Amino acid sequence: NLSLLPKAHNHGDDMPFCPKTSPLIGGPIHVSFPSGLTLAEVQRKNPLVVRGGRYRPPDCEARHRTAIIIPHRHREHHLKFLLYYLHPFLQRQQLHYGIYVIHQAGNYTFNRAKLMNVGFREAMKEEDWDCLFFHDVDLIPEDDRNTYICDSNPKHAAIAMDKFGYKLPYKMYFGGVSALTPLHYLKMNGFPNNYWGWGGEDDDIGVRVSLAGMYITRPSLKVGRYKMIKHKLDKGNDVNPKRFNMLAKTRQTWKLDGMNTAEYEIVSREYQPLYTNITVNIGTET
Ligand code: UD2
Ligand code: MN
Repeated sequence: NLSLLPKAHNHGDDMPFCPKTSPLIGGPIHVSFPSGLTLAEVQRKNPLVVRGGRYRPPDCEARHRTAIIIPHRHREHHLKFLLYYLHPFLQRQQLHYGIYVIHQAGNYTFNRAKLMNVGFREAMKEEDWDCLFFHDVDLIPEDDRNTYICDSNPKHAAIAMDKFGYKLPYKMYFGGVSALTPLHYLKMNGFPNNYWGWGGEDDDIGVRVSLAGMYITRPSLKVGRYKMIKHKLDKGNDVNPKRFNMLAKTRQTWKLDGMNTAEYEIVSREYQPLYTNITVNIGTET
């Protein structure tokens, strides 16, 4: 029953569209990590965000509907900082948006790309999103002009990260934060389901873009800046030794493995004040 789904507050029919460029957008954002920050405080600072982490601009009709998909396990500390920066950032861009945290159940090896497939399907069941941002939990955007809307081709947004000296590490790099329309996503059969552990899946996704006849767009180095919250490799996310062999076969596998074969069981769906949490059992490597 869709009538029970959370919706950002309803608008009348007479709302004007928001301006093409939001007047609320500034430039660089100073990012720091205040100690003692709580989710309650983030909530207090974002009174217009409604249950499930949804928002619509209060006095104009948004031109874009963006879902943020965050793969997650045991990174609550990072999630808190991301929400602290992301909510005001998206509101300044006058977007209609929703934040989805896709939480991998259990302790089996992490699978970032498969969680994205879950996020895509589950988010699209709820609202007619026109753009999806696939977003690492530990990356904080550092410039307001990095607009969270889609391009005519898949967009790689995290082009300049502090950990890579604010440069693109290599031309085909597609990790961190990327933005696709539902059409882009389905055209490339989503993301691979069988990259368990750290690494390779982002390159596979980048290759899928071109195999599906699309290309990668990017914001400028000045705008696509991100700070990554420092961390070590997580327990349960060991480096995937098979990644190079798998990557060499993407051309043969992309149509056989992806959105069309993503199998999983939803454990729970919780509409938290600042995000929708979807806990999912994605199984194990076969
Ligand atoms: C890089 C890429 C990332 C991905 C990864 C390889 C950057 C900034 N990002 O990240 O997009 O391609 O390499 O897999 O270069 N996560 C959890 N819990 C875990 C493990 C991972 O929540 O136990 C999530 C979380 O959203 C995290 C993301 O997966 O940001 C990527 O994992 P990472 O941050 O450990 O890997 P990193 O920084 O090398
Ligand atoms: Mn990271």
